[in-house]
Amino acid sequence: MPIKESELILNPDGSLYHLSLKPEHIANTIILVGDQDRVEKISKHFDSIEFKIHKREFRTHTGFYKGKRISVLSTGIGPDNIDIVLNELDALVNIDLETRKPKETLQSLNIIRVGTSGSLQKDIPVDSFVLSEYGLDLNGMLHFYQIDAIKTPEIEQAFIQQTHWSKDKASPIVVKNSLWLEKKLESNKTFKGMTATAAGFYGPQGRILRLPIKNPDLNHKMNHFNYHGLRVTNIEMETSAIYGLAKLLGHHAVSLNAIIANRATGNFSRNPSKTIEDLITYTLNKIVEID
Ligand code: R1P
Ligand code: URA
Repeated sequence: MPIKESELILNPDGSLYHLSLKPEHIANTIILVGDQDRVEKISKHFDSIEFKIHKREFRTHTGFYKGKRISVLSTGIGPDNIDIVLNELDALVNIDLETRKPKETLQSLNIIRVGTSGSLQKDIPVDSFVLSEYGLDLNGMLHFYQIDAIKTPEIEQAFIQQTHWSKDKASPIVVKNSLWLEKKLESNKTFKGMTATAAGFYGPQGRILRLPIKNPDLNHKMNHFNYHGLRVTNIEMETSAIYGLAKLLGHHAVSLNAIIANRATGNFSRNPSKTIEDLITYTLNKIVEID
């Protein structure tokens, strides 16, 4: 049965509803960033740019860097946007948009997030890089999918016990990255561990401005979580959703974050733009080495 028009929405030109992309517009290697202004900060390094499009917070540039075809796409903020981006990217490669049916031969994209994040550990300082071995989903988006095959119950149970996770919040889901991409992107510059993905920037990440929050000691508990040496290194708003949907859809994903805040010490980077620029050049030079 073809997928109905209301479920797979196409624009009048045949492009995907939110991303405004057609299959020929994207490369197999895709860099995801939150901030739409970061797209240009990456594509300015390209030898050539063949395609640009922009709708809402979703900006895409596709071009070549040292001969490798790469797309850079901004997701905006949060796991809800990742639901849109991952489903539409997958539709571009794995659904025939003419017949509206899934293709028989599926394609795996290489998806690399270049984001910003807050460290939860004193020894992971501002201006460092974290590569997420696992995404720790604290926001609940993935619970709408059938996720049994991608969960990591032992780590989830340990996290629930050690943090006294309350039942009134969506239960945490732990999803592994693509180990193959991790090996391509890691170096002695990357801290590694589990990245918590929150549903918001303030209360959901333990920030108190004027509103009291339910669990003011959650960051402290996450800071002390330890599962056979695996720590919660940092917190942001996209990684676990990318890992979960990429894994369910058959894509490879890894997330790199520039640490711009340290929540354990209260420090903020003096020059976040430089740290992000350093992570961009680091990532691009690692990507060109991928076959
Ligand atoms: C919050 O300021 C935003 O910054 C982080 C968070 O995940 C969230 O999207 O990532 P980006 O800098 O990639 O947007
Ligand atoms: N992005 C986040 O989501 N949290 C931080 O603390 C910093 C960047």
